[in-house]
Amino acid sequence: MTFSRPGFRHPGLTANEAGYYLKDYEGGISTLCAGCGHDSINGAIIQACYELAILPHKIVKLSGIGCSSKSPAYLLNKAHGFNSVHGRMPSIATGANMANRDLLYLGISGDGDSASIGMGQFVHAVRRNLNMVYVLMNNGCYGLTKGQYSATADKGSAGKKGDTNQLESIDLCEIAIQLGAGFVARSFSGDKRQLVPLLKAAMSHTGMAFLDVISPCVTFNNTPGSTKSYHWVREHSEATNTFDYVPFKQEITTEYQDGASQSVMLHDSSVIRLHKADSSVEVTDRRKAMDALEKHKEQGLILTGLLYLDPESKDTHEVLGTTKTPLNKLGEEELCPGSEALQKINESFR
Ligand SMILES: Cc1ncc(C[n+]2csc(CCOP(=O)(O)OP(=O)(O)O)c2C)c(N)n1
Ligand code: SF4
Repeated sequence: MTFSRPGFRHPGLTANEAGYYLKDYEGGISTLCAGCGHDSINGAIIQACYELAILPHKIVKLSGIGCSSKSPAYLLNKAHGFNSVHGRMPSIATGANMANRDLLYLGISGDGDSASIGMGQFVHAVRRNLNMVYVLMNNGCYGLTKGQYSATADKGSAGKKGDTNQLESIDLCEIAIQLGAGFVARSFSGDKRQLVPLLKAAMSHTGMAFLDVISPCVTFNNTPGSTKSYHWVREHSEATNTFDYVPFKQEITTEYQDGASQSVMLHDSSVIRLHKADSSVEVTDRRKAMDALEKHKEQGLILTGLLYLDPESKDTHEVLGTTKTPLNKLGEEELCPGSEALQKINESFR
């Protein structure tokens, strides 16, 4: 059964610069469990797209399989969408991105979807620095298939059923930093104040913007012994920085606090303003970002916030020197330059 939202909109609500209301970024009514972290992340994505005044039809939402991968049904009804098979979202995103670079690609995946069956897909999308926002809804388990530990479950963490997890966990932020993603962040579904500006900055970044969002599964993995539970994350997280995202169109003012602030300009001239809580976290230094993640892990802490940013990063299109025009806008002449041109190319290889 499909539930749809009522068309009523409060007359006091305001449209964004593109003339759209928050409602225009919403999707169908969620069928996820009440309290599932994924719903909060979806709310934050809707809010970020509305605040950035992105034209809804310029967005492509993509996913794999899992409770998290059902999310595209619950947001951005006016966007393009493709719900792929388990773990295959990155290759669908790659193909679509290569065909049309004029759209914003928003991939939504789970830790099961990306860190197990889709691991090979994930690492290659990252190392190509594909221009997309990759949101990982990380609950440390396979929610849809009833809570088995996923590869991001921490060693010693305990879910609702069975023994504690005995295996080492995979940290997808560390892998993303190591393999060349230009924007890597970690957040928590219960922290909208941190998550919305991070999403807005990720959407303005050119290249792979990877966001690992800890998102408790209230049904199978929200126990006192689980390191992905609401209680644990609230008690054990530490933010790298507080974060402002200032779009290019707004006046950019800076507040320096005794060397504890940092402003970084993105490709589109918007600015990320960081007010550092911990001066050891130097977000534009890959090695320091990895060290900070490991250091916090050793102390049993989850480091959140912007972890790594390369404002100069080159996305796949730039590296390959692809045409600036989306393939569907190229005429026959450009797509099929004729036998003479082919002859020339062949000659050049003789
Ligand atoms: C090829 C294939 N193998 C296995 C499955 C079964 N399956 C469905 S969802 C899922 C894991 C989902 O976990 P995750 O991506 O973490 O999403 P969550 O439900 O926790 O949000 C699995 C193993 C499947 N659908 N397809
Ligand atoms: S089973 Fe877990 S992940 Fe799936 S909808 Fe319910 S709470 Fe969310």
